[in-house]
Amino acid sequence: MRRALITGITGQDGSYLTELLLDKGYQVHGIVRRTSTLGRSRLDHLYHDTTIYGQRLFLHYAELDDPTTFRRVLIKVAPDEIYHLAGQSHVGLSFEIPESTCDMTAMGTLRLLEMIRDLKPMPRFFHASSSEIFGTPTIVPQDEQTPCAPINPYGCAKAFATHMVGVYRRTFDLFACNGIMFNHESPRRGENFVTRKICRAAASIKLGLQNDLFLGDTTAQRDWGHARDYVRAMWLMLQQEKPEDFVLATGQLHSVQDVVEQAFATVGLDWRQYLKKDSRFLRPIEPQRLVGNASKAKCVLNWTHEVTFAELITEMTERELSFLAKNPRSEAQAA
Ligand code: G4F
Repeated sequence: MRRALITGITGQDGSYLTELLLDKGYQVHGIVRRTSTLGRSRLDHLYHDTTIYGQRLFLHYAELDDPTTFRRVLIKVAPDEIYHLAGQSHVGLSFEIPESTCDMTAMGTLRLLEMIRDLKPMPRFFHASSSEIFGTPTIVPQDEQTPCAPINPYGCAKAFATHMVGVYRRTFDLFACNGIMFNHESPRRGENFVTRKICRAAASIKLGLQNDLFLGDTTAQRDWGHARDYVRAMWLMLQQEKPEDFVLATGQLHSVQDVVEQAFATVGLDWRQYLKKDSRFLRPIEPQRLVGNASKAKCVLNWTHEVTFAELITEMTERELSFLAKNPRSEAQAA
């Protein structure tokens, strides 16, 4: 049975990847921070399944800023594949906490690479890189050759980690890959990301639980896909003969305004009555025209996104609607 280790297993991507790997017959090990609350998390359904948890799914407490405990887990688990998804992933927040963002995302990745270098045999390594490394790109759409030009602390940290993965691949012969992922969403997305915030608000307003939706820049555009499609590509990347970097994207740009219109259309409401601008959600600087060219992933991995933008936003809004209808007083949690 192949063994996989996932950092960030309790997140959106970690939970989908866990399901995928369990389906493929892997034994899955996840790293969780001591502060993580497992109750009501995205892994709840697996955690409470006694045929899975403790049999084929295992969770370990460790922190990337505490290399000794982390190394101990690595030695004990001896994974064949490592999927490194952990890190502070909110761009807006990275302006407020740049040092801890860089420590977790940039230095955390380097520490992990250093630990892997000492393992024999060295496991295959996937790093969740981001379109934020491109910032203000001179090339549209962006591909694996597009130069890094990050414009926020998060993008800088990801650019550092992405380059380090390349350095370790070339220098130490590590099977290490960067998945340069454009925005990917789902009903399991954190509530402080714009798609989930909008879909939840549309459902909540429909049910009379909320009056308005406050947003920052609604003209901002992104290349949005479904997270389930993206974790499939992560696995494919580690099954290739040679390690390479791949852009994972849909190739289609949509604005925040498009998300609003799709979500409110799903619940049959006129968004004009509810949308309010709020400068608290504006960022000091916005990346420009981040849209990916995933031709290499299509050609080499035979990967392409399957879920369209409209299907994604409709699914997210419908899930919020059915969840909130059953749990009207619920706190933020995965729908
Ligand atoms: O949903 P967002 O916060 O995602 P963002 O900044 O694009 O970052 C996400 O995708 C990256 C690429 O994959 C990842 F690397 C990163 O970790 C994260 O997953 O914001 C999307 C856009 C931005 O332009 C933002 O300014 O929506 C705009 N926006 C407008 N009003 C808002 C809001 N964003 C948030 N979160 N909240 C608002 O009220």
